[in-house]
Amino acid sequence: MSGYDDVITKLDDAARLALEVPQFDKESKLSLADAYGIQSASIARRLARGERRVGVKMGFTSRAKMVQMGLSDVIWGRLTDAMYFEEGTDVPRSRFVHPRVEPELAFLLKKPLGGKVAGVEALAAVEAIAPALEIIDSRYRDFKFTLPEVIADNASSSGFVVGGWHAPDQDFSNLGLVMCIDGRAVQIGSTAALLGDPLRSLVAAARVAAAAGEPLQAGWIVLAGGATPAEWIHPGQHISLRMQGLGSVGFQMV
Ligand code: OOG
Ligand code: MG
Repeated sequence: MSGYDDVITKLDDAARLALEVPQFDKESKLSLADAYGIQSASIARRLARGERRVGVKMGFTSRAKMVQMGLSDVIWGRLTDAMYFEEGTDVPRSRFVHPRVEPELAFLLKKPLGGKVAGVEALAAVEAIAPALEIIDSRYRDFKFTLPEVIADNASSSGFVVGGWHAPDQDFSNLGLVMCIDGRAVQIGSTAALLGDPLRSLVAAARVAAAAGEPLQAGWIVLAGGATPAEWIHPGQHISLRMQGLGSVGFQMV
């Protein structure tokens, strides 16, 4: 991504050091291809520092998220092992600029998946599904961005916690969910909020990842997107998600 070295360095430093940066493309002039190029180049730097690629996250796959952030195109980002928090480990506030949390469904793949696939084909590649909490942390001041900007910033990826894995042998197209902060329900919803069926989010992930030359791999995790608006989180809080039929996942922010 020649010509964008400065932006790549700023975004990579911001993610690494939990610093906020000003918006650099308020008029949305950057092409989406260049925005994904910046994302790819900044992830390449993380991989060069020893991080390992572990999957893909989808964004704006629910109306709730589109409305909250004022954008209406599905986006995607790259997950690395450094973003993964084992359930039960404390999540330090110092790792983030201004973290938010949202309820998601996670897929674990047992086969590679890429290109234009049908839902049944995508389902056949799924080893397991689990409730997940995604911690998003836009590096932009005030969590405000345009579409190219959020794409360049790896779709605000910064952390995720995954609950117990379950075989994908139950209908997961419309599972009720409740996200709680300190035991108080703050968001309720359903996996049906994700493109009408979260499997469609996996199908979309297979398509965009392959188009980027990085087809989904066995062992990778795909986060299907926030099913409800995201909530701000603060040290001292316990965040949990209960999903119908799939149990709970939670973490403590310290
Ligand atoms: C962008 C990331 C969107 C989702 O699940 O919709 C996303 C953001 O809201 O900062 O992760
Ligand atoms: Mg998300």
